[in-house]
Amino acid sequence: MSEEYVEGNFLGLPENGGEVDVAILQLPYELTTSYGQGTAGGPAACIIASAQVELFDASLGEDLPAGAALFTAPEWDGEGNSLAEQLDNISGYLKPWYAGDCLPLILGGEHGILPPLLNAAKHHPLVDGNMQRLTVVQIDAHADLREQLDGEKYSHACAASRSLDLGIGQLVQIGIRAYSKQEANYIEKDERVTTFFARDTQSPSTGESAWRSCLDTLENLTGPIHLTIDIDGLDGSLVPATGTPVPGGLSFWQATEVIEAVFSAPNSTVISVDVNEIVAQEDTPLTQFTAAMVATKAIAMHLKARKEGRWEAVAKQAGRIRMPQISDYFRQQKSSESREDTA
Ligand SMILES: [Mn+2]
Repeated sequence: MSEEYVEGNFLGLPENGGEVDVAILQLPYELTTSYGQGTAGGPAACIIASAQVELFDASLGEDLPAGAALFTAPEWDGEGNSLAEQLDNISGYLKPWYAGDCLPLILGGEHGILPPLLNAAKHHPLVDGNMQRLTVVQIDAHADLREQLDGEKYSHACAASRSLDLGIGQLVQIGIRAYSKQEANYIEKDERVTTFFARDTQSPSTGESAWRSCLDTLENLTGPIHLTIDIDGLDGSLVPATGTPVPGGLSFWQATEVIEAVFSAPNSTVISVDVNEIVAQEDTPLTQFTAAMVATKAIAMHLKARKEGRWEAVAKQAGRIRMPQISDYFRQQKSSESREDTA
């Protein structure tokens, strides 16, 4: 732990008040979690648990922050009178951090944050409005490819299908082991989707080669990447408090290897990461601590990419005071849907 521990900051690290290399953004958003409760308190619990994470990362070879400026931003305020307004406010909260001068590391909140997050990522200079360029790498127990859940298109269970609707070029799913027949058909049919099922990668007899092929796919990605980590992709024993813990998931070291693979892929750039479905566990802080470890690993690998000249700021430093930027994408979507309904 750092000598100068600052409460409320990720890893307890002090800030320099100026430029930002990594922004830790908190989205305590909970609307559609179907089973568990408590994702709204997840980000804050993760920040408290991060105080216990070792600052030394062996593959970076240094203690964090390794000369970089980490900034823990104030939580998203949760405002919005309707779901569409809330989703737009999430986009607006995130968008200023997608100027291309830092890594946004987002702590959620339920997986429904993904579509508004990608709507903000659209403005990153490497995406430049062309979502086709963007690959989403998803660690998750669930395929999240439902068309709707209980009538809601923006449910967490539809996060991946809404992302494909936004026009992303590719979706790579890892750890998937809970999905419907319709989702299985979707995976088979849509050429943009590559799924590594947990049944294959975790198989005691043939898992090793399936895992190797997963890492090869990640290392061969090109262009900008957003990494979305639903912590329920990890085995349920590591994250028992998350909304829907599922047995048979990734080990901590597999999650680590995925993070290492995407950040070291020679022809791609990770532009942002989210760690979502974090819930504060009360008997032991295991769930939020696991999330903090995973988030820390992503930060360390980003800093390693900078150190090795594989990441360059594509925009001038904008500093730490960045105001939310109004967006009305989701309100427009909702109003065109209601027009369709009445047509
Ligand atoms: Mn999930």
